[in-house]
Amino acid sequence: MIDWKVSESGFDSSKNTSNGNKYLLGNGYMGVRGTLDEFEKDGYVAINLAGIYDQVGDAWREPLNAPNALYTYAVVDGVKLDANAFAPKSHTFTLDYRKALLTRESVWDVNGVTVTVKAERFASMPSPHLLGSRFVLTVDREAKVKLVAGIDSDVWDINGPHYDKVVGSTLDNSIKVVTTTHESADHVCVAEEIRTNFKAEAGSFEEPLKTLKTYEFTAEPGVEYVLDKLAAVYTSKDTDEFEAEAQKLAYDKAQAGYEAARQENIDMWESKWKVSEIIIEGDDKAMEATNYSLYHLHCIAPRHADSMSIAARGLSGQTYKGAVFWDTEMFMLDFFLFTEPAVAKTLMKYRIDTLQGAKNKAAGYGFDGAFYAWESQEGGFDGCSDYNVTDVFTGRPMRTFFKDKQIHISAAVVYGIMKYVRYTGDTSILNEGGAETVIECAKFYYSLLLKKVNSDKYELHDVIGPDEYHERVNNNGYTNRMAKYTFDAAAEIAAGKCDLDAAVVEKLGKQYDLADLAAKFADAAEHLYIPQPDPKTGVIEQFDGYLKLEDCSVDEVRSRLLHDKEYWGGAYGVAAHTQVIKQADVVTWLTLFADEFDDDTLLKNWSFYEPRTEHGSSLSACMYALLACRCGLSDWAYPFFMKSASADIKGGGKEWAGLVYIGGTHPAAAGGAYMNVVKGFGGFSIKNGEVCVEPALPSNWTRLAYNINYGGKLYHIDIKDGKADITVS
Ligand code: IFM
Repeated sequence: MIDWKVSESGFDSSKNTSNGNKYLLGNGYMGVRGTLDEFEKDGYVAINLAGIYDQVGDAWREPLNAPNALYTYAVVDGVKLDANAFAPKSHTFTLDYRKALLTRESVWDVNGVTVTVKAERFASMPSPHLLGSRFVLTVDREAKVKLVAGIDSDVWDINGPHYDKVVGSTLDNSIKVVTTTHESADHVCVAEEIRTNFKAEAGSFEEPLKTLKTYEFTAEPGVEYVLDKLAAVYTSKDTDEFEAEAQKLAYDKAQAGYEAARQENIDMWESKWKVSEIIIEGDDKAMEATNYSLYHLHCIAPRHADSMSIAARGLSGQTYKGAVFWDTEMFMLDFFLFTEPAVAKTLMKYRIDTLQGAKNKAAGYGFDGAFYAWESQEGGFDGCSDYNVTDVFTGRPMRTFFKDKQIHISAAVVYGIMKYVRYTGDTSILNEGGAETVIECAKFYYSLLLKKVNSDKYELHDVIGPDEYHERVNNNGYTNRMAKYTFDAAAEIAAGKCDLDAAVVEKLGKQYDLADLAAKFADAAEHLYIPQPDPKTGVIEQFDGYLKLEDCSVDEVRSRLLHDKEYWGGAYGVAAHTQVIKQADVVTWLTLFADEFDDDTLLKNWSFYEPRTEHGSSLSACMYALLACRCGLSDWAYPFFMKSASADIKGGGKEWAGLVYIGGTHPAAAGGAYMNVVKGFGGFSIKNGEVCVEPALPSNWTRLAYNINYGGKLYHIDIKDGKADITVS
């Protein structure tokens, strides 16, 4: 059994970036990087806000980091206790991911006085605008202490600064900061209330961009001096009353007391774990890595909204521009669908509500329908730049075509919507814009179809598949199959085969010639070219001409690098002219549509592509694990599953694409690990409307238990000795 904690001893400032991710707190509204109370922006502190962005000049548009409400430090006998500048003699950092509480205990020797700082913090799940922290100081000899607590608006940004104006104020035990953003003059307000258990001489002061209160006193040995903060963050996008709301929430929660807010948070987390926890016996490492991955998914679930998605790096900072990728639909959706379908609906509503952005993008390229943003920000705006990678040799931006050519993104949206509808049976999402979204995505692919004069097949040319190292290829199998999926779904809707409200059918009928569309989409689905397994080898060619590329190993390609951060793809990348691929591509396709192939074909493709896959993306390993499970090879799947499940607990993932920093948490890998456990090893699926469990546990697992939310009931699935016991509540 596991203790639901990750922790480490000893302070090492070189871990500040990775620990920010590993010890992250979050509640969907905001993510709080796992840093220390006294850290400033050079310690990579961030309170990363969901769904609010800003752009400065030509730099990349990115999400805002709020002023740091948790900034607190102590000065003892004139010495500032900052672990980065003055090493503590002992230090422990612990995340209790069951309770979602982060604690630190640091001990300094200040000229013979032993000073202990114990602090904890949380980001409230029940009250998503709320943060809480408790800072406790003790000394072993009398000492002069100054506690400094307040809001640090000098935030860490990758492409900032984003605040043109910062106005701070203090009143008694209250502090408030209101900022104004550069691009669209949005406001972020952070208000906090401080409560102490001691009497002190209180003061306040401003440093550039810091609004602070001070508490000076003589500390007695053995006494615990406690400073609590309840802080609220609101933006002008949340409400026009953002200042009043922030002040009220902080005040009300402070009056009720730190303990009460702390407990409410623990209770809500516990209620989530009651449904989502995974029990694995015989393999504590797997149980820990899996639940820790789920912790991260819970931290970023947008429960506060009814139309919002999740960024590729969650709420761990501004990397990947805080943008939403196909990661959500193809990797994270299952976790929410199977444990908390309301969140799954929220995720898909975001896509429906950003349809106009996708239509604008398609029109911008001269296409019909909806071409979703590769890196989606507010309103479906594509944050993806034309130059997403920097050439390490010249320092010049490299033209990449992710935005223009990863057309499989629109199919991912359709896949997510239809999966939600088919799993939940809730067609309201189709009535609320989903049907139109599916039709528009199909129109997009329809406008891209090509047919050679002597062929009766449609083709899709000049695309990038999941394997981003090979750009601008023809007939990527994954893309074509997903486009066919889109045509099938849209044909069904246009032909009136989905259970839509009469008013919606009438509206769609006015908007489109539905009979014409149904016929066109059915024809496209039937005649779209889908690469087939080679009759001799069983291998499916990833795209036209792939098998003619140089066949060499991943290590061989790696040995050709002239610089460790060199980009492998693009026109001149070391992998581009070889069969080495970045991530699961054909294998992703076969995983999603495994029933269309025999096991021999699945296995042959797994065995062909795996040695050619760099797994340069954290999205890759879980697809190999799922397909191996599908072929009955749980022990082959296991290392790939562990790779996905350990992406954040172990760290060490890729942090650079060319010269661009891409570090952060890996929610797609977390979602992938969940799929591996529940669908792969746990064998869960829905067959003919019934929960079906066909388990195949790795050989070291003696028990696997998980819960599935299906049809409004909770299914408790307990697998032991190859048998699944299913109870329903
Ligand atoms: O969506 C992925 C993509 O498939 C590979 N590069 C990183 C993106 C964000 O995770």
